[in-house]
Amino acid sequence: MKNKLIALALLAAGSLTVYSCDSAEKGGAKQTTVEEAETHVVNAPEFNADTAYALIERQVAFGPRVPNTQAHYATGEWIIQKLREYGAEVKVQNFQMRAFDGKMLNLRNIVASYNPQAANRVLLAAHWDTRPFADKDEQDQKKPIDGANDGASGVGVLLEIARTIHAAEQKPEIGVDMIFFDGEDYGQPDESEYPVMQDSWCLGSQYWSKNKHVSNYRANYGILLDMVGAENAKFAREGTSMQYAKEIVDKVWKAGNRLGYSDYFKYVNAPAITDDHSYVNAWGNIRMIDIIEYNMSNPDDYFGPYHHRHTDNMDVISRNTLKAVGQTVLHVLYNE
Ligand code: AHN
Ligand code: ZN
Repeated sequence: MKNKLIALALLAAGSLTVYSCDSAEKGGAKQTTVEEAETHVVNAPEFNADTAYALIERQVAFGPRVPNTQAHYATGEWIIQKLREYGAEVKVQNFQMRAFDGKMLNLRNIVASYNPQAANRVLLAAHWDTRPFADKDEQDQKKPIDGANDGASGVGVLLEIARTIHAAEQKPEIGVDMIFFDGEDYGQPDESEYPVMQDSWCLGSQYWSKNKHVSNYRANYGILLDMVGAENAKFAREGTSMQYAKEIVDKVWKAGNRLGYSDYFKYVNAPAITDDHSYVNAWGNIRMIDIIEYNMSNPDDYFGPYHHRHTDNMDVISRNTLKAVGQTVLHVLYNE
């Protein structure tokens, strides 16, 4: 309040001196200072959609990243190695959790930190595992999916943000953490022969929300990226994000629209869904939004037509969508 009054007084004094001519230079300079304080926008470095695309291709080339498989293990090693190459401090959480089908899953959450000493922090997240079956498909329902969009796209955008921050001369002022959650997509299918399991989705974020990678971990807020790579994707104001962190949705959508990505960041409300951000909000006590594709043309199914089907492969991935999301998130980071 006090600061606001001072700013108003300065603004008034600035304009007065400009018009009274006696000290135009001084008055002009003062006015610029006030205007800068109110409208200053930092330009973030360029997000490279070609690199992001290649990082998604690489993940898909490992094969489906299904927990307890060799492809899953190798992809985890690759993510850790990439993050170290991009200058992050990396911590790995190894844990086991039982899935709805009774299997004990060997899971790993991977946490990367930039500027780990900074008190002001933003937390980015994505899941790196993929669904073990294609339960929405007509064919080969028991076979695992590529998960180019559902899984690899969020990881690809985060890794490209990491590479960009590492390469940039100017770094964000805040600290940045990135969590790669495991076991997100091992949720119980709608029609399942097994007894109903509560909280069968998002195993990695459930674990992390109760066991943070550092004790007393705090972040100002978080942004989850899930299915952020499909051509012509629309991102709506998802219900759980709006319930816990409306201001952050507003901030990110404003950034996306300011940068020219109004075809992607839509001012449309969508129903609440369960995703990793649900547990980070409810159990982890950190407000987090979800940037997740919303199939606006078919309200019966929140997600796109390729969702949990074999069509979720590289053919659905678009560099334009990756650019819209990656550049928007980078812009938000550089303007904190
Ligand atoms: C549910 O279907 C309850 N949540 C979906 C979250 C999700 C699945 N994100 C990616 N795959
Ligand atoms: Zn999924």
